[in-house]
Amino acid sequence: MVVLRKLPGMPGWPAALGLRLPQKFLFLLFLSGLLTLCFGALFLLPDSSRFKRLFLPRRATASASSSSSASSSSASSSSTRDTELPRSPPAAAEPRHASPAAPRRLREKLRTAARMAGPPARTAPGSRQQVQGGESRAQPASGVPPARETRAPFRFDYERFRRSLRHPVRGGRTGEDPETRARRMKIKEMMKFAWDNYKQYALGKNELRPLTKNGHIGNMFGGLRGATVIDALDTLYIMELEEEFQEAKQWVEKSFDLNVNGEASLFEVNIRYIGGLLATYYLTGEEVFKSKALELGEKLLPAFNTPTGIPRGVINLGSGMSWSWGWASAGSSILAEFGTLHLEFLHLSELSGNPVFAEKVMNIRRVLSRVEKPQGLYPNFLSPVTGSWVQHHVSIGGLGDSFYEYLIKSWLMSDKKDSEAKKMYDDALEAIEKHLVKKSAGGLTYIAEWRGGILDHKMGHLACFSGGMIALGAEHSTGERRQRHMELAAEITSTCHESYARSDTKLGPEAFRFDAGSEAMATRLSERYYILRPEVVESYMYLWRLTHDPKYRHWGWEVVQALEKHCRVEAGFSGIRDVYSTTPSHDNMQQSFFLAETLKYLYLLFCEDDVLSLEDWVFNTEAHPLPINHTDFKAAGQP
Ligand code: DMJ
Repeated sequence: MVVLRKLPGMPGWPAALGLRLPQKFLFLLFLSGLLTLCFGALFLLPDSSRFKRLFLPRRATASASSSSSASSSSASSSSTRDTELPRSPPAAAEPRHASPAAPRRLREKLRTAARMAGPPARTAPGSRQQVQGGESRAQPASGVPPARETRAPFRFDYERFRRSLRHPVRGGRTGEDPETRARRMKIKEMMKFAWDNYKQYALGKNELRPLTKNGHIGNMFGGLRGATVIDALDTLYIMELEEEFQEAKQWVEKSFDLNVNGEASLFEVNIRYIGGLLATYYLTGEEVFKSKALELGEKLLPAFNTPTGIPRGVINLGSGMSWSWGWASAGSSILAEFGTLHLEFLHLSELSGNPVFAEKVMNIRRVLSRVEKPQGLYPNFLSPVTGSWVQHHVSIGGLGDSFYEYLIKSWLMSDKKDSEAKKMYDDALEAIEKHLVKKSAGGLTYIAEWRGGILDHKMGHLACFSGGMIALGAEHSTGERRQRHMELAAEITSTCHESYARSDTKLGPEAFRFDAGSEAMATRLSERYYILRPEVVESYMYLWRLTHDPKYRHWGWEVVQALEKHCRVEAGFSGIRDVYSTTPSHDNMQQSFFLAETLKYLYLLFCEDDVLSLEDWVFNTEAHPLPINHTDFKAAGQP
């Protein structure tokens, strides 16, 4: 510091400067200002600064530094691009969400959970380890492991979980009539047929092409294979197709490779792969399913490295780079995609003892609960950069659907403790009832879409899941609301049934309209197809379980017959291009969700209520059962 240097021939400092009193005063003022600046600067240094650790409490520093290392490692990762997926510019170089994501109370809970959990799974004491794609974990640089790493590794208590279930997972097998049993056996046979053909012609590919008898890979899963295996596992198990379940399990053990380097839909990988693996672990206790789910879950984390923590839709599973879908307005993220992670991510935290997964989805919840909603509605496109809506299209069908589903199911899965989710669901449903629920001239109740205040009188097949969802919510409501919602659920399910009943094949179109004299029918050629989707039978299953009105079984059986007649081909089941033609042309695709959902829901429709009881399980949006928290999840992060 130049002002302190000793001048030649002068006595020592401070008198040495030979200043007069006012000058001395000014000098001291300057000096104290300088010192204040230097001290303050310590707090502006990067998170990893040693100085900062001297002044901040220990816990806060650890959290800040883990955040910063995640950011830098993600930014330096490289990408190998698959040219088929449309995208917006890569996000890896963006600044990471600056402050710890979750609100203070949640952060405290998560820290407590982390302390209870001990070291994260698979982190060897004293070693350096980076989670794929940039999230960093405890990395003792000194070689002296911190106290928490010396504890025993976290282990999920599977036996305790099984004891907490109120019903045997495959039911107690009592009180069924022969016709119901025969119908259930028929559906089991359909599952076996779908699986056997997939196994014979497409094992290891994502889907079966039943006409050409080969496999399809596609570009939705980032190089992951075996979507049909993973989606089918829990259905095979529940249907007691033991040999087939072992075949599927063996493929997972020997051939399911997670070291892939392609671009995947975060949403699809989560609902199909993570959901399927988690469900199968909970059903069977086989470690392989848990460890694959956790490994894959970690690969998804870099998608959350955005300024708001709202993940982008596409992620390269190798490099961790992420993008928004090219077709999504202005680089936005899709409500039904980032809003459909909550159930699975809480379970990833529960099974690993690592709160990071719960933190990510609780942050999404926080952003969504704070953002202003036009008329109380949630538009489908949100910017992951600013956290505000990009355009005002609202739909309970595609782009919005499972966000609403996960609100009510989050509350149920938390054993009704997550009251924030319940309130968000109730408020959203109230706005939907007020602005979107309509009755057609012919008396059919439907849920329209909303485009900046203008209604589009159309329902997608996807929107037909809402009958089941609203019934499930109603079941846990009281008084007038319970009755109103149960009626609404029944009316919507009935409208969706009409969309099937009014077609020549008795299968429903991709979308149907209520305008220009049309009621519950597709009016455009491009909306006439049926790709083995589950949403209508999903609602039948819930309505059956919650009302026991025999018409739902009757309607479900109509679907079984129609599938057999129009979709069953020599080597599997295929979608059809036109539900209004009795000589339908097949699309040559056996979707994996046909095995995960359509056949599972049909089977459950003809089971006793204690098979995958709604008292023990919630189904993720791909029909993979996840357990309700009767045992107080440690890392669930509920406020
Ligand atoms: C499934 O993958 C899931 O149900 C998803 O939520 C919506 N679409 C398909 C089936 O139609």
